[in-house]
Amino acid sequence: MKKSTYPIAAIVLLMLTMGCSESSEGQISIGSTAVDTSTLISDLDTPWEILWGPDNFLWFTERQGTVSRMNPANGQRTIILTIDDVFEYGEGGLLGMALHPDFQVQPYVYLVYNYTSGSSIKERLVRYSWDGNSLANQETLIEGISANSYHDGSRLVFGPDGKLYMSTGDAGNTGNSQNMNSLSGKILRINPDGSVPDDNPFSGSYVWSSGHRNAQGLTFSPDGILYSSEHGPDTDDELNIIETGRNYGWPQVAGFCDLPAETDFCNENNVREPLVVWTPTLAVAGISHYDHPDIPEWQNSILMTSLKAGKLVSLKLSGNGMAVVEQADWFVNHYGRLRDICVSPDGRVFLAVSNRDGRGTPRPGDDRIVEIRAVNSTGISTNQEENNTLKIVPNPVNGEATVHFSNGLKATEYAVYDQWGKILTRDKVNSTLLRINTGNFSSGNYFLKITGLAGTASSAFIVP
Ligand SMILES: [Ca+2]
Repeated sequence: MKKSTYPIAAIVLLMLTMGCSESSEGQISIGSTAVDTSTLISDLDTPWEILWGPDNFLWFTERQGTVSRMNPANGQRTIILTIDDVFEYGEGGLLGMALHPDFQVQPYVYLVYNYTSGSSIKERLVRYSWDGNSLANQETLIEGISANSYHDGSRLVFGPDGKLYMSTGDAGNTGNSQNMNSLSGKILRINPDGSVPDDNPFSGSYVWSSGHRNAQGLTFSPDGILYSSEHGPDTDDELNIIETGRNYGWPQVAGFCDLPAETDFCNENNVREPLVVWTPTLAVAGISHYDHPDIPEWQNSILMTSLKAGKLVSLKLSGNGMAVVEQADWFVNHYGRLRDICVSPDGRVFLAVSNRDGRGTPRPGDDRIVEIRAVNSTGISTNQEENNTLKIVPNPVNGEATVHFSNGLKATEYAVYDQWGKILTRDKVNSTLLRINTGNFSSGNYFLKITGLAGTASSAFIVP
């Protein structure tokens, strides 16, 4: 009896060990930097947009119509929205997402998706309000954009100017891209309330740039340069810098202005040529700017996912960001199709694997979100605000609560906001002890922000 106990114990221990390390896929090298790769979450269906939220959670869309919020420490996710009228067909469905840049004060989540109107496929931009538990109150900002079962874009990103940028595809009708009355085949620039910015290049129009085929990657560098990846036809996938009012040539031009007919069109139409062109095509998708010292090989680079080529491409930028000086491939055919990427302030990289999108070969556990982290990570966030901690005790707040915050903040003022961003209380902070009284607040979600000489700190709280 006793003899047989050891093997069983050993097997149990082995199973436990396997269970614990199930998500870890081991170490690889990025140049001379060792990184750990691990799966944070499995069994997703075509995660389309992944982003790092100001709450230090990962937010992601799945193409069939769900939005989820995931704790990156343990992979635990909560579905916070299901949109019923999403039309997932071919390449279409629920696509891009962006969070309002001042999310803690204006907790809006922007989403773009395809829907049917009669027998047509359309695209709409909506926003929802985050109440701390779920997304509610859909507001339509733009709708009726021509769409199709393919070539729908659509990536969303906020710029440092506080405007929302949105890519749209040509919807399978190449005439849309040069038609300034069509919102398809464009990069659009939109006020956070859905109106047209006064300083857009074409008066009264959302159009920021034209002549696009199907851009599915958008990201800003810290210097405020907008980069975009764009699917070419059977040739000429592109990486572009998006400039105000410029024409990107489609369908008259693919890739560089290097054919006689293209050259004429380019000269006559102020066409901006790409930074990089890929033939054969990779099927280029989500992009992010990386600039953390944890992976020096990727510093000041655009990291670009690709679907068909199944790899991550790093594109090292010149000092002024206006050119790509070096490119390298990573994870080639390692995970399969890669749809999107995001970077956390402490230098981790997250990839959305997309083998269940109808064009891939799913592997057990697909689709997944993968984390890449330097083995010798400094753990240092490049976002200084995160070093300023604030805690409200108790929370939920029933009457009165104490607010704990770090001395390093050098706090001067605090403000309490309701969930719509309206200031309810604002006062000076005179010591490191602050109390808030919610006696006359109605039930709901609130937000406290402390402003100091060394930065700001903020926290949501609930009044039951
Ligand atoms: Ca060309």
